[in-house]
Amino acid sequence: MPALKVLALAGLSVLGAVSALQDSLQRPLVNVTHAPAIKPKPLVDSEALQASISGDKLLARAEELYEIAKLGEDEYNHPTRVIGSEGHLGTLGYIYTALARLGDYYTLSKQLFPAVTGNVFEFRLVLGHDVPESAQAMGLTPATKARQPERGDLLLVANDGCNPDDYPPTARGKILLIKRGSCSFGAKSERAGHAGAIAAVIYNSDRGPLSGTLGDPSAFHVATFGLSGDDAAPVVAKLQSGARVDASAYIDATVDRITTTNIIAQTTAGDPDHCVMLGGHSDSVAEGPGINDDGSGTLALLEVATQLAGFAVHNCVRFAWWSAEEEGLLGSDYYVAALTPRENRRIRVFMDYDMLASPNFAYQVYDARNDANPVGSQELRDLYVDWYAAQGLNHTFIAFDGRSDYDAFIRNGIPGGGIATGAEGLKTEAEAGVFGGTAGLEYDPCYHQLCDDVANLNATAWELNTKLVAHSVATFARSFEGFPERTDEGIQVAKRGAYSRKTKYRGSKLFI
Ligand code: DPN
Ligand code: ZN
Repeated sequence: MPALKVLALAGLSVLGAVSALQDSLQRPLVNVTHAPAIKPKPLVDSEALQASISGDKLLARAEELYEIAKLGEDEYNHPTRVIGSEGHLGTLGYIYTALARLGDYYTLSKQLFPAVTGNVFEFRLVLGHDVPESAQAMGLTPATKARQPERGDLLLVANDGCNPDDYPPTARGKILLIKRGSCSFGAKSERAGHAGAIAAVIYNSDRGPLSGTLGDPSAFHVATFGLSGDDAAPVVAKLQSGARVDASAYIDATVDRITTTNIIAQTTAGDPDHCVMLGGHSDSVAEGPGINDDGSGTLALLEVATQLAGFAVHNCVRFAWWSAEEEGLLGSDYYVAALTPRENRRIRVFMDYDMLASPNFAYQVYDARNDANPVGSQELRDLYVDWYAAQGLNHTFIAFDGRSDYDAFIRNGIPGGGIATGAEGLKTEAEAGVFGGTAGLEYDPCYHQLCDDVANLNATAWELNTKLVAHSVATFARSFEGFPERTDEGIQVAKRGAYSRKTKYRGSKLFI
C-alpha cells in the first residue's frame, strides 16, 4: 500500500508537470519569445537619479503621511506621529510597505530598542504672587506628588547646583531655584531629589526662556521647570536679600518606557565593505504631525530609495529611518552603539536629512570640518556646497553641534554631515536677500507645533533638496574615489572631544 501511494503521488506530479508543459506549448508563441528579459540595470548616475525626483510625487506622499498622522487623534486629540502613537506605527508601516514593494533590491531590517517617552498634560508655577509666563515643564519630568499642586518655600541653590554642597540642608519639602550651567538639567533635578525637594526650577543664565529635557529618567528626578533669565532675575534678587518667597508647583505628566523601531534598508548589491549611509527620523513630537520635521526627510529618503531601485550600484547604499530622534536621538544612538568595530568601519560616510522643506527656508549645510570631526566630513560638506553653487544657489553654514542623528556617528569616528532648511531660528536680512522669504521670522514658524502640516512645506526647497539627496547617494553609490579612507584617526578626532565639547543638545532638546 505505501508503495502504491508514493507511486500515485509521483504519478500525479508527473501528470501535473506534463499538463504544465502542454499549457505552455499551447500558449501563443509571442509569450515565449517575449518572456520577461532580465535587463541589466544601468549604473546609477547622479543626473539620472536627480531627474527621477518629482515634487508632485513628494507632495502626494506628504498628503498620505498627514492622513497617517491623524491616526494619532484618538489618543492625542490632534494629528501626531510621536513614538508610541498610532500615527508613528502607521508611519513605520508606510515606510516598510513601500520598501517591501521593491522586491529584493533591498535587504530590510527592523531594529527594536527601548525608549522613553514623556507627556506633559498640564503645569503651573507660582512664585510669590506671580505666575511667570516663561515657565515650562522640562521634557521627561515626573509629575508633582499625586499629580497635584504642592506648596513650599522657594530656596536658592548655591553656584550651579552641580555639587551636593550647593544644596541647603533645609531643602527638604521646598522648591529649589537652580541656575543653568556646568552640568545637565537631569543632574540638577536628581540632586534636588536627593536633597528632598518637592520640585526644581532651573533658570536660564541668559535672558531668554529655557526649555529642555531631563534626559534619561531617574528615580530621584523631581518635577522640574525651566524659567527665563528675565523672569528669574527679580526673584533671585529677592531671595538674595533674605526675603521669603513662597511658591507652588504643579506638573501633571507621565514618563513611559516603550519599545520602538528603526527601519534599515541596504541594497543587496554593491560592495558591503564600503557603504554610504543616510538617515532621516520617522517620529514627530507629540504636539503635531511633523510633516516638515521630519516628514520631509523621511519621504525624501523613501522617494530616493524607490528611484534608486531602477539602477545598479558599485557600493552598498544603506538607508535608515530612525525612531525616537525627538526623544533625544535614541534610535541613531542605539544603532551606532550596537555596531561591531568591523561594521562601524564598513560605513564610509553618514548623511543626515532632517527638515528639508521649511517654509521660510535657507539652504543650510552643516559646517563639519575635518579638524573637529572624522576626516571625510569636510569632503561631504563640500559636495553639498559645490552642488548648490552648480545650481547657481547660495548656501549658509550651520553649526554641527549634535542637534540631529549624525551625532552618534561623529562621536564614533564615522565621517558625517548633512543639509537642513532651518527650525526655530530667525532668518537674517542677508539670508532673506539671497534665499527670499521673510527676515526676522523663524525658518519654520510651525516648528514642533500642530501647524507643521502639508501647508507648512516649501515645495521648491523640498524638491531641490531631494535632488541633492539623490546626488549624494548617486555619487557615493558609484564611487568613493577621492573620498578619504576610514582610518583610526577618525576615532581619535572624536575622542579628542573637539566635537562633543560644543554640544548642548540631545537632538531637538537642550539638556545642559
Ligand atoms: N533635529 C531637529 C528636530 O528634530 O527638532 C531640529 C533641527 C534640525 C535643528 C536640523 C537643526 C538642524
Ligand atoms: Zn527633526
